[in-house]
Amino acid sequence: MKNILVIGSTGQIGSELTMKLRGLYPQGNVVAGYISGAEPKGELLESGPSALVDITNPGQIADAVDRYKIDTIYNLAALLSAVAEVKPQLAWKIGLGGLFNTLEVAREKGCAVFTPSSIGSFGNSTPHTKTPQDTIQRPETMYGVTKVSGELLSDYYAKRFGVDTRSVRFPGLISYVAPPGGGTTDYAVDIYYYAVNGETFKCPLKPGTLMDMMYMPDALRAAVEIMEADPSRLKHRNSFNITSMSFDPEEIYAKIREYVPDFKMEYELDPLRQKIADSWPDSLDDSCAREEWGWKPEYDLDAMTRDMLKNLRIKLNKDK
Ligand code: AKB
Repeated sequence: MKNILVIGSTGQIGSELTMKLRGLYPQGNVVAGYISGAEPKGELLESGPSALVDITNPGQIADAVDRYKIDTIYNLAALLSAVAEVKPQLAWKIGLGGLFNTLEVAREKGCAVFTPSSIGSFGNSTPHTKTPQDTIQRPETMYGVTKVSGELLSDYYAKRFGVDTRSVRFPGLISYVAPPGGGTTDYAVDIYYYAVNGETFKCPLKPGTLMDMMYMPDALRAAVEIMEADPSRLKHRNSFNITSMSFDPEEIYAKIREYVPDFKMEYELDPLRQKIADSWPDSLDDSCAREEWGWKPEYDLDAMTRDMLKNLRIKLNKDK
């Protein structure tokens, strides 16, 4: 990777991934692609070039690729699961239409492409425990439909046209930097804000709802490592199961209470999010990622909780 375009650079993953890439590669070579109304600000704006790149506009993608001699595209444009269920047409337009535009530009101009998939690519008929790498994928959400279709389309472009497409299936991502944005797993981000602010958290999912999760530093590292992996070792491409931990609301609540003993949580269920969460795996088997490109998470629930609380206290001025 020499010249990188991040599409969706101001979003939940993009804002942190762009800065990570600028720390690893010459920062002037990492272009922050943004849409109008979500322009980069502060460090993201000042630390490197940015370009207006609406993924639904193939001409804008091609112009940025030509102008900055891009060889690698990180495509992070998507609506998250709960929002995608409310706006399914827009979710398809961005998730699949946008991916098609990106792959076509990549085919014409010889770029590698990373497009994250998700645990949302699985559904009720998928084995829920230790979900295998290659298994049934029949999701019933628009988010899931775009993710499975995106995996297939990316593999098609790799086999048919030789485009170097690679991807991981992200679990729920937890970070103190970007605020949560319409996902099903976002309760596991929100809960830390309530703990640090000393407020009672109303959990939208019921006890026993297990889902895979990952701390953002591990997710960013995975996105870089899969693109740097030796292609001769890759038997899979789109997409690899990866995970760091699996927990339900009771387990994360108990873990936070080890460090914030007064913290209180109640249940106020959100039927849409509960239905989506129930259709997703309880735990993934990520052995293929471990074998084929050396994936290994660094953060478990305890290490993540300590780091989240420490950094959120600083961010929210509660560190006295
Ligand atoms: C969501 O909850 O929509 C995302 C995901 C697991 O893909 N965080």
